[in-house]
Amino acid sequence: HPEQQYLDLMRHIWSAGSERVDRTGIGTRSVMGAMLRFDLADGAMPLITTKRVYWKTATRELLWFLTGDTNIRPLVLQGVKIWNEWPHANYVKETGEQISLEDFVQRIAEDEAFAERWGDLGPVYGKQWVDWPTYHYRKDGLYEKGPGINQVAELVESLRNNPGSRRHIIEGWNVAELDRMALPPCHKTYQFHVAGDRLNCVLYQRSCDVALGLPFNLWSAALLTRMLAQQVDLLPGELVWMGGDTHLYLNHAHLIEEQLSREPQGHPTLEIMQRPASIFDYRIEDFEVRDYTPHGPIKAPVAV
Ligand code: UFP
Repeated sequence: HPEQQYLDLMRHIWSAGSERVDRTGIGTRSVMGAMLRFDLADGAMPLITTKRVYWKTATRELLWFLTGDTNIRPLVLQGVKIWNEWPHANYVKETGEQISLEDFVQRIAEDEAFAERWGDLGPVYGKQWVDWPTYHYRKDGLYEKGPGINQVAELVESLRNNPGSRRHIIEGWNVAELDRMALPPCHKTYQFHVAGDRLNCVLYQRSCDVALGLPFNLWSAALLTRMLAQQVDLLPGELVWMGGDTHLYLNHAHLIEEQLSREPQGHPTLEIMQRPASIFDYRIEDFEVRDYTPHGPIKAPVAV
């Protein structure tokens, strides 16, 4: 079963990873450099079955990236909670107000001005993907802002018009803007590759929470590949995932031990119900997952 690779990686890190102190203070076991490969032919998706993965949440996040938005409000209004911890922690730090996460999120939903002030994550994925900032240097040495670059639109064009290119890249790691991002991109580089009538993808992820992050990241990378393939009239090929610092948090022991005791079950597939006019026009209703009969969910705290 293709998911065995994921479980093997998890087992390997848990038994042989080096223990390190990380930014969050929780501590991890970690290996440097890892690779997983998934064949996306015939609708197959790397959707983890040894626990329930909320693929609609990950899908909504991907669609939100493609809008270029970096404010959590549209996610909050759809019930997607995955980015809430960061603006909440920032708000508490900046204002000293001891507001609970739930109350903070409710205010984001109800109060648009509050959301505008406190709900933004800085120039994270969405901004870099569809509106990478440019600057024009003038003769007097000063510079002015140029038009943003839509990397995703340019990628679609290059896949169509220059399929043999080795430059089909979406890059999130804008060095000049890292300090303004709530979280510098983890899934930072996507590279695509046209082989005959198939579209392959390599995702390089600099930092990976294997228990909570990776199931989402695999789904989203495969989904993006499926959407792009559909838009440029190719078949889905292979997803190759590469991790840099690939880790398990020490407070995820219960999740890891439970999940490693389970067997993958079934082979979920994704059907895209229509072909929207562009890569920016997909909606959540366009995606249907079949044969997904996972084991139950396993809750664990996300490290902020
Ligand atoms: N992380 C992921 N995938 C993501 C995401 C975050 O695994 O898509 F946004 C995890 C990796 C790491 C933490 O545990 O979040 C980011 O921390 P740092 O920036 O210190 O690497």
